[in-house]
Amino acid sequence: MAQSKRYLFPADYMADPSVHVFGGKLYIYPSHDWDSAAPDDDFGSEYDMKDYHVLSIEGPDPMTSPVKDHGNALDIKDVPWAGRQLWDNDVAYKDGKYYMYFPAKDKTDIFRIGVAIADKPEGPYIPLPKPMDGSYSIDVCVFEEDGKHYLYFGGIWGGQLQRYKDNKAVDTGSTYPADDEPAIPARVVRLRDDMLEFAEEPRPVVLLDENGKPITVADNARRFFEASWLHKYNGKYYFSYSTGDTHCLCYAIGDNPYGPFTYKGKILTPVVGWTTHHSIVEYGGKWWLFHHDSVPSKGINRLRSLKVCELHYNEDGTIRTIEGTDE
Ligand code: FUB
Repeated sequence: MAQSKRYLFPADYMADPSVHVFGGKLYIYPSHDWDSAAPDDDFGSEYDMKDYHVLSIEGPDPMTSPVKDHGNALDIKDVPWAGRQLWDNDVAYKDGKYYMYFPAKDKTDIFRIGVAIADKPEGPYIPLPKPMDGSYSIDVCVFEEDGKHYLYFGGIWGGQLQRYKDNKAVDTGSTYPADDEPAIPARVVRLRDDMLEFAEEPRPVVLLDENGKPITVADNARRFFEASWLHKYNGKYYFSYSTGDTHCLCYAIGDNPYGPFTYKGKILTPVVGWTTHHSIVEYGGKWWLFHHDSVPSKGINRLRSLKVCELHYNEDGTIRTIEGTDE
């Protein structure tokens, strides 16, 4: 059955929605696309974003309630260490403050993860003067449970995750494993109580197939590429992600925030546009998938538009696959 969807913010191009409920209201933290002249290449240079806006849903129904743009919440010119490319961010709340985690290339073109702090969910966010110690790569997601915050991150190819092994940059510049080896994993790390640094060494997010074997590099229909998200449903932990060059959003289920996670299936089949990215949130007694596509820009990869639709679970806890091209 076709799933009805809504374009959330036709007034501007935005992508990579991270969505949370703060104080009973649903806030969207997207990337802010624009028509940069940067080249379209395998490094993702065309995603040349310079600022973030925060949006909120002003009512009970993401499919119909008005969407408010709270304006510029963080600008790259105010981030002392950043060079270019503000990619997917996420926000967490603790003790009266909101913490935005965001990847950007530093002045030597290496992706690092920064923190910016606000008094309100919509910002403005004030960046710290340096990125988090030991941080690397892209696409952050924060999951909170029992007062502990877990940061998921990473993305291969332009996201530079292949440049790291055991959390250290490799001399050779990259560590793509052989086709029959386990694929490069996303990372998860608990944040320190002050939310400003890692509390531990990042760990691999291990994805297993139905036989309990790690998903391999060759299995690019199922292996992790970028765009981590973590949510909890009926006591289980759902790690979801993009498969990148095979253009699906997939998910795997585990028993705790660190995993391992066992692959279960597709959440979303390919959309119009190269990238696919999402978040999953419960709001108003229903579950929602927020994502993006490039239909309104007629397929221009760098100009993406935010979309939402309802997400449905089967009785066994699996997720019903949604067609990326459903309108
Ligand atoms: O928006 C830039 C990058 O494109 C994101 O970080 C990836 O997840 C992909 O959506």
